[in-house]
Amino acid sequence: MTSTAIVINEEQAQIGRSPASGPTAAPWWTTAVVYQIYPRSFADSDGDGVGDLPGVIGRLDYLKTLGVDVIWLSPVYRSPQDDNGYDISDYRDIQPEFGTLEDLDALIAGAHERGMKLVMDLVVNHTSDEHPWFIASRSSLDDPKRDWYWWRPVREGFHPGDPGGEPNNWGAAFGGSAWQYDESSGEYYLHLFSTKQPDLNWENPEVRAAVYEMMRWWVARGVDGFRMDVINFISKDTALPDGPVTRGRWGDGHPFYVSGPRIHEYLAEMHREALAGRHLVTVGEMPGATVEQARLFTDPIRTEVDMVFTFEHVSLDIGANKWEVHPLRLTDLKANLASWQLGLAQVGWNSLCWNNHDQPRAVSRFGSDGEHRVASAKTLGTILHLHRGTPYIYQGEEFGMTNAGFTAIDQYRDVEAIGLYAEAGAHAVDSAVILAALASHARDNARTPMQWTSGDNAGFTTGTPWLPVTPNHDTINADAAMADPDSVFHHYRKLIDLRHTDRTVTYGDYRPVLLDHEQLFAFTRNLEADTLLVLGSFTDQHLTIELPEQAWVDTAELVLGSHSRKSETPAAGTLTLRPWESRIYRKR
Ligand code: TEU
Repeated sequence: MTSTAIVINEEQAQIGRSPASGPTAAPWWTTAVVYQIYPRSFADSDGDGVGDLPGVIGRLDYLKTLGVDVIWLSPVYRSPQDDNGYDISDYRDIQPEFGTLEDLDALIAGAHERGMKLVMDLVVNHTSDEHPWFIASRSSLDDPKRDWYWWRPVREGFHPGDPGGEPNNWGAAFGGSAWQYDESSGEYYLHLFSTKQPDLNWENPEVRAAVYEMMRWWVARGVDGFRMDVINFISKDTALPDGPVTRGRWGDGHPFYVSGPRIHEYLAEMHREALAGRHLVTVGEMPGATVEQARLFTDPIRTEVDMVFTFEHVSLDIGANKWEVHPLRLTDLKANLASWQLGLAQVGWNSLCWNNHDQPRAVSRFGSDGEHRVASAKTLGTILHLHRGTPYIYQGEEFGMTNAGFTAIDQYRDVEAIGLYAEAGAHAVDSAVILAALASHARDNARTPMQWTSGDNAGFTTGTPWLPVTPNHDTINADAAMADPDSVFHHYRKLIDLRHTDRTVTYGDYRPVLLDHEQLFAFTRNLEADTLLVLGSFTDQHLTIELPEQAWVDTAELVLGSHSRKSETPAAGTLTLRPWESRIYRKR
């Protein structure tokens, strides 16, 4: 570690400046690569068909070989599993099918022994309806916890429980109204997600205090940070106004709860009460957040969160409804990522991710998952990991796992897929249309079991997997990728290594190149006198390009390429990339 600080921006320099010694080093997570584990689908140690914590512990050496620094664990808390753990009924215990608190302690210790950190998912926009807080809240109108959730009476002029009687017109993320009528108390409660995920009322200081206390409990247990689920939804406009109706029955409540009136106050308070002064990392999952908002959320001087997950680049190929899918234009993708790179260049910090447990597989969505699967998976990795920010790898991405290939609704398990299918049916959308949209975009695409081997159930379980294993595990699996020096896996290892060792990769300025090109993703990174040029072909054809940088590319050092053998010598002044080829050049 050098003492010459990497100064991310002016204000950070001011924060980091100690009177005698000048600027201190940038935060540790600026050189980190994060690996997301979806525990249900990662590794099953006891044959019940569901992944578990001992299964994760058994794969820590695999993660160490890959070289990642941080593990983000999707929720393992006690939960009825209506939304696979994003519906929590006890924040301080582990769901028995995943293991015990002792297993979690062992996982933290095992990660730490290997020099890795562990980040927990923090789901506090809502709880499960089976959480004791909600059970108390719904028990009577004057229970002390009544106000911990959003309860409202029936809309004037309606009978409780009748259609139209909902307190406002908001639709829920998984279909239907965002309000559920509770017969015993005669009121409705708000749930932005499933009916089993009632929203907590953050206006109530007791709710906030209870959340912060719980966070401190986990920090004391040794966790190294939090990924905060839909954290920009926690502050709502307390008038809860009707939202605009663009189509169908339900209105859009987003304007009244995305980055709501008190969001910055709550995040700063959370930081003060639960995070400050500790060596942690935080990432806020923020659907609907703009670059301008993200700059505020991640400006270090405001002490809110370290980075946010944006949804903009994963919304470019879908319409107002998730079944309205259309092809992605590379120019749109490049323009969007560039706007985040440039928008957070002076203040704040980006997270970098192609996919997670809610999104289709990157190689199937942004790449080409047939003949050019390996090349396109490597190139996607290269493009993402050469951006400025903290890269996230979703389990299986590191050897190019693909979408599930489901063709019938009964193959899906996800509450969202099932809800969307019903909702589309209610809109008289042809079932072939919705099945095609689910095949390309459903969340279960990312949730099929991790493909460890070519053997039975891909080595994931000795029992019956909770979601079918993808048949292509006979060729696409971790074992095969580790054995092949030209694999996606070994390419990812090199990318992770660059993040750790190359200061230009980590801190260099980002400049887009040929933004209007429909098939080429290109940009430079620059730090002091050092310049990198990153080129990625996004086509199944050979691609000949003329670069403004061509003059120096001819004599440049090839830092890393997707293809091991040299291609044919191109005509003077041009450069030819093979299908989905990528190269990183360093100017000499
Ligand atoms: O997802 C937040 C979110 O906005 C989702 O609705 C996401 O946009 C959708 O899944 C994309 O199709 C988080 C979690 O990551 C997700 O798994 C949970 O279901 C959701 O919050 C509720 O906790």
